[in-house]
Amino acid sequence: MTELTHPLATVPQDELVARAEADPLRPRFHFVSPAGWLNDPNGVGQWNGTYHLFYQYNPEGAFHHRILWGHATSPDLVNWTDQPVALEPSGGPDADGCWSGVLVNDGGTPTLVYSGRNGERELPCVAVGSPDLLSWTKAPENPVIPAPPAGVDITAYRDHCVWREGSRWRQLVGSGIRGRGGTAFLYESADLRRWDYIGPLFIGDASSGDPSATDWQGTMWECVDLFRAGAGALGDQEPDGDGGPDADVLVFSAWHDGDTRHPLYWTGRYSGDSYTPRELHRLDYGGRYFYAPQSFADQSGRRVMFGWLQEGRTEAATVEAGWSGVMSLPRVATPGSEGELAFAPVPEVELLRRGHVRTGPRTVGGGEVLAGVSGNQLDLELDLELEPGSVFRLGVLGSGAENPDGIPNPDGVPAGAEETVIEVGCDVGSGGFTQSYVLLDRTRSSLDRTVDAEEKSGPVQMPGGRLHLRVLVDRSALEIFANGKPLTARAYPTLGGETVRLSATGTVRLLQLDAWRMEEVFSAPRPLFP
Ligand code: DQQ
Repeated sequence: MTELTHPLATVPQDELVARAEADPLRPRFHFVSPAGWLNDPNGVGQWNGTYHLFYQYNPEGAFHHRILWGHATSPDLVNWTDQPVALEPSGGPDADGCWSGVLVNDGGTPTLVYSGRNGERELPCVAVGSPDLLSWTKAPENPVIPAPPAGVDITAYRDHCVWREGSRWRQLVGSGIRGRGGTAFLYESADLRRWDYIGPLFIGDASSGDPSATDWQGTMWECVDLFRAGAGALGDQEPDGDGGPDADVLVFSAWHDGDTRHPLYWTGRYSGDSYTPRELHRLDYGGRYFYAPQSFADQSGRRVMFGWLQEGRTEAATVEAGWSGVMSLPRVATPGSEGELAFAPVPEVELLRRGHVRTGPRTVGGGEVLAGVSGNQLDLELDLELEPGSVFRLGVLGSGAENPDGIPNPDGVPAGAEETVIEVGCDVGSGGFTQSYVLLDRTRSSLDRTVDAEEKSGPVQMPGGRLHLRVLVDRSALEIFANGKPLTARAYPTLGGETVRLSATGTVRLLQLDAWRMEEVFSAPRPLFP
């Protein structure tokens, strides 16, 4: 083990795992690091049938510093086996960290392209894997691109999207042009080692929109991810069936001056050396709670995406807990009806379901505790029909809700003192048109007033008032899908509440509700260095 070097390394390394394991707020069926810090998903992919998840990892403590690449493998995207650390800083271009990157198949040789950090700057590096992807050798040519494009005043320069097009490799590096906006620089190579600069694929406009808005483009684009949605591959000029002006998706995480804002994506068309954007979309209504997503096409052709659920408690509380960061459940992205993407957790998540309860159809009343369903590891699926003007609320992680009238529990805690509320509404706007939305109300999520309780919300199409709502609760991690629109966030209840409550204003029909407890995926403490 390395010596404690960082001022935030206040928890002895040999105590981190025990601290993390003891935390009741640590998710049990999402992937988390053995302890210490986890951020971006990296090198996501499937190799000879096995899924690989690499991730930004600091086993020294629950803070971002001197980042390594952690690694885990899975036969099914939900049960994970820890593997040895894949990359760690060594002298030279990655002396201060192995930042985000991707896995590609170089004619049968597993190859990582990542950002080596040295001092305050990052440059593209390459590492070559053994056939089992368990040991990695850094390329002697590193950094494979010696400097950002000359003569461009950039805000930052890092993270990679690499794909094969014909007989050449193409690469995007995330960046931003000062005074203009975020961008992705396009390069080309025959061997992943020598790269020719082509130019910016497309430059965003940081002056457009309100910098505090949930769809502000930021001044730098982290973790750019370009892919063809649906059938076909990037660069296909005649996409089979699903092509068109919206066929190519450019995902990025909007960043500004050290601030990780939110993931966004353009739909548009990649052709030749440029990208013609059509529309900008929010990727997840939870914003920074689904940050730095990365996706891959698996062997069945699905577009599978992971994202990083950041913490919502203070840095001090996080460090004290001994762990930080949750990997989202893998989600499948499919082209939606309006050219935007629809998301759903991969069906393999259902492998973890236990104890099925079904209820409905019936009308939802003013407030009821859901009988037979409680817990802090849950998968809930609801089909609803909302009359215009009605609102449906699903309360989870509730404490004391067995006394909904507010009578204190025997321990003196007011009833319903904590509850995290997912609200969906079918509003009638001016002119009579309906504006439907999903909203996460965390004002009563936690008695701990130091945790983030900001409201999260976004629009949802609800044709005919119909809504399919999927809610995954994993202690402090929440993933919500409302007709394919994701809202991911964190909640930090202090009372250990497990109650689920339904309520409605106006007329809401619960057509069907299915609920399951979710099995944990790690049954024993895991070593920091597997
Ligand atoms: N995290 C990585 C960077 C990336 C950022 C460093 C996004 O490569 O830009 O850990 O969260």
